[in-house]
Amino acid sequence: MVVLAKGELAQISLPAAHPPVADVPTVDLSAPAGPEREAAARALVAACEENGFFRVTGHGVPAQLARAAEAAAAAFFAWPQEEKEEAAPAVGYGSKRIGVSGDLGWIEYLLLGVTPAGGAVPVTFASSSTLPCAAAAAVGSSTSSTPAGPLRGLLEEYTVAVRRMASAVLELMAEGLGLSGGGALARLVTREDSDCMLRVNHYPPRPAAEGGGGAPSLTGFGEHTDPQIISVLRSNGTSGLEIALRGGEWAAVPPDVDAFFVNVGDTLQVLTNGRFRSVRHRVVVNSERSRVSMIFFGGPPLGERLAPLPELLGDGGRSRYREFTWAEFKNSGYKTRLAEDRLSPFEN
Ligand code: GA4
Repeated sequence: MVVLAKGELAQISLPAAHPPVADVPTVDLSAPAGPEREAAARALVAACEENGFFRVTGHGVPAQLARAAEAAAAAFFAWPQEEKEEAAPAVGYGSKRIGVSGDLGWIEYLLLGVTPAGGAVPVTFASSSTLPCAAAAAVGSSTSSTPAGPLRGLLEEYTVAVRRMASAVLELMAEGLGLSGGGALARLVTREDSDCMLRVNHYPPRPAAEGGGGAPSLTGFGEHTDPQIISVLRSNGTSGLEIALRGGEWAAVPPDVDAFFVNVGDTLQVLTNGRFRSVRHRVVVNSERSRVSMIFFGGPPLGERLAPLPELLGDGGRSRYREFTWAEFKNSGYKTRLAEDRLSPFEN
């Protein structure tokens, strides 16, 4: 449940708008080596240059696993509020507050730091508390280093499969960009110390309008770009995701339960010296149905030095960004408001 005070509700209310439907390019990850794979790599690069957003098919993530992870998360969100709060330290549960700078949304979520081996560490600002028995059984013990239990176990299994796909996307991207380093780009998100996260967002149906009449739209997740390299999203069949096109106009992304959507993140914009666009996006809540999305954020190891790849600078090309570590960028970015441009302090 998301409980907002009246003033908070006013803060996240949006004027009714019906943005056009986005024409989202599709990249088939299963294209066989040869001309078809080359075409897929070209389509991927073009999509990253155009809006920084594309759909992935032929992704190899078992539909059953995605559905089971989503169903387990939905079952958790259906728990009584008090029990969810008690389980917060084990699963990184939060509601309405996004980050630490005062951003609010019509949302509740789980946020986990995830390691390549499949481990998951909850990201939570709440102090730890003892799990009630029911919660402990369902989410896995907060004290165990290899947490078991249906929800965390499924989310971990799901993350392993999605990370594999993210890595395959980055390999295809490297081919499309003609990078010589083999799987260097992909390795940034598959190393033992890669700093990746899994977020499960639940946007409850929009509340009915007081005194009848049309219910307002609400901000579910305010506009922002993702700080990492790439984000890989899956959602249920409820709409709400919108992306900002090159010119700044918003476009609605029709949900597709069989596919995944990939966002270019700020770090990939830096690595490509601005050739790829970190896509600004948001979630608007205007449905009578719940939206559940699961997003894998592929980030590099904390100590990784980031700067435009020399091969992408071109002859005499000027680097648009100064070198920084992921830890430095994360520390600075996590103090910002959601909608802020987090890259400008790193521009040359
Ligand atoms: C946006 C992408 C991911 O959801 C996230 C978010 C993070 C958070 O929820 O704590 C941030 C946001 C995100 C960017 C700016 C800061 C940090 C909230 C916020 C206001 C987990 C991430 O990595 O960056």
